[in-house]
Amino acid sequence: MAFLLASLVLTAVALVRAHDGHDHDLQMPLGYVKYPYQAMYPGDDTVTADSIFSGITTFARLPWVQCLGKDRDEAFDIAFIGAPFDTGTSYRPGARFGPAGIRAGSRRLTLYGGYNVPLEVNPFLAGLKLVDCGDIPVTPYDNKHAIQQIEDGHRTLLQRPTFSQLGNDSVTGKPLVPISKDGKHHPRVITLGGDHTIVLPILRSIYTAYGAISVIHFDSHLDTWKPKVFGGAPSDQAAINHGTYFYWASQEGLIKNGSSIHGAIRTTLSGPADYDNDDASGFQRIEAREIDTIGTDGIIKKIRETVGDMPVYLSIDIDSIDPAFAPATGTPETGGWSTRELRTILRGLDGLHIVSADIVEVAPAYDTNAELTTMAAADVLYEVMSVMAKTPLGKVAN
Ligand SMILES: [Mn+2]
Repeated sequence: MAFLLASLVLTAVALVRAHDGHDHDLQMPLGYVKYPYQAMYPGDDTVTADSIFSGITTFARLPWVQCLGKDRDEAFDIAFIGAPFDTGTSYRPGARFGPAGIRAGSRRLTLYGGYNVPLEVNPFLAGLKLVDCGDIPVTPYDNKHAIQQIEDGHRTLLQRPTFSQLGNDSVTGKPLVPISKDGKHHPRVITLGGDHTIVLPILRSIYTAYGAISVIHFDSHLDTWKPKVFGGAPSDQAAINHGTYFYWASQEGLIKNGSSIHGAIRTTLSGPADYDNDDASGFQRIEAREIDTIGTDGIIKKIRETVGDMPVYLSIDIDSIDPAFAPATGTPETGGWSTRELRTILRGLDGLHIVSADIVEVAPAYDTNAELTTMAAADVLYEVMSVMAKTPLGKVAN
């Protein structure tokens, strides 16, 4: 009995100690660990006691800001936002899970600190405020309503004031002025799709700030098809889908005619007239197979000659990459570029005025257990954000 009592007392003492002693500290975030309130990157003199595979997943472990909710007054320079919409897709559905999948594939981006060796920049430590705004609320029951929700959500972010000022030109030292049509300095929005239909409402949003825009579009498909060719258009709403949104964008005057370009094209066609229709929508074309003749340098040159220093919107269909490297997509096409080749081409866009961007058609249900596709999507966006971090959206006033 005396022994039992003694052990009960000992247990009670141990419990008290666990509640205010060292055991407690082992379970709780330590005072000097900034995460999850602030993203951390090795090399910035902070203690990385937190692991990259723990916690709630945001893109590249960026801070989650409820930009469309309670944090609507918080300024940023680059926002990641999901658009989980896939009811405009023609073959494999599932891109509504793209934003969640891409975030999971992005967890490792900052393991070593995020410094981009070939571009000589760390986009996470470049002085810009980067945030993950979560997802735009998108209904899966009504495409017309969903497309309006995406436009409203994107425009709300695009029209926010930026966190950072434009500053001065790195060469001349003269102050920079915005390149937008409305004269304002806008933040950049990187959208995680979603099927490719989301680009129509995004371009409607972009138009409010920049007017008709040049587009760089990486995809195995044209996406300028007339509704009667792609889907047959049994209704007005069915006529707007992931194969026709650029046709509608062109019809609405959202795309700057003649200064837009596709890369990685390799789809079959309804016939040669599809290319005539594509010309009429204002696009140049780079075929996927041109990588064997002109290489990545030749492709980069063609793109730069087409868009020049104009404001440009960048849209990346994950199916521009070969299904060997990125199988989890809505309409896969063999004969594509490797992840390495697309990343090289994206780095070649350094210096262009990319005002916003997206990656679309990532459908994680078709991925491998090794997360091939979502990793590729995240790494592709890492190149995009590196290019953005190096090039302010400004020009020297005349
Ligand atoms: Mn495509």
